[in-house]
Amino acid sequence: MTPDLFPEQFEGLTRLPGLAAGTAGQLWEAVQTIAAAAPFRQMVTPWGKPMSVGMTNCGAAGWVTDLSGYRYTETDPETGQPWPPMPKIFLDLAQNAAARGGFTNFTPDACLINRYAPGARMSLHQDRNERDFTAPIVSVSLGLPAMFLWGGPARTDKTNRILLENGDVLVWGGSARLYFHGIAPLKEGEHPLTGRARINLTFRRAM
Ligand code: MD3
Ligand code: FE
Repeated sequence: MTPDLFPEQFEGLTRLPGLAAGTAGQLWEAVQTIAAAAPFRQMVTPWGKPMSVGMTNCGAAGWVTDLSGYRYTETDPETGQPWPPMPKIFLDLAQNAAARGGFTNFTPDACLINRYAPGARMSLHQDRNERDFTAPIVSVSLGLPAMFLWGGPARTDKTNRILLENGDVLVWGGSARLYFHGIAPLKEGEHPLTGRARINLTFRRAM
């Protein structure tokens, strides 16, 4: 099946294919440094189900889920320590991408780092734990490709799909900020940078 054509800009969504391709190696190095201090872990949903995606964070705030719900915390519940600081190359990329999407004053305080092994997926959801929905979310893909699904403001809206590849960047703002979205189960594969894994960085203004 051919993925639907995907406009470069669509209702608050800006697609920047390969924007991070040149710095992917440095970004991956930084991910590994972060994960050495705040390891990837499979968090549990409020309904008690472990997520298939491994997660960690950097920045002043980090997204977590457990039996008491979804929220942002200033410390890693696993270590009791503050989340690792956001590397300058992360912040520079997020601000450059946001500016290209028309958001010139984006100051993310949280970066959620998702790690997908083959078979891992993220079911359709909205991101609504942030305080200010007028700030965009910037997403950066590294490593193995993944089929990204995105619909509209209602769960039942028709979904579009697009393949996200190493170095691809998306900026979600305006009406698209609250669209339902998810990731189809990752296909088996081996990537020269990340091995059997896909990494996604999402930059957020959380607090
Ligand atoms: C559209 N992550 O962490 S990134 C998430 O590839 C998440 O790991 C996926 O959805 C991933 O919450 C998708 C693209 C993305 C991220 C945030 C969004 C799309 C979005 C927020 C609002 C609308
Ligand atoms: Fe999301």
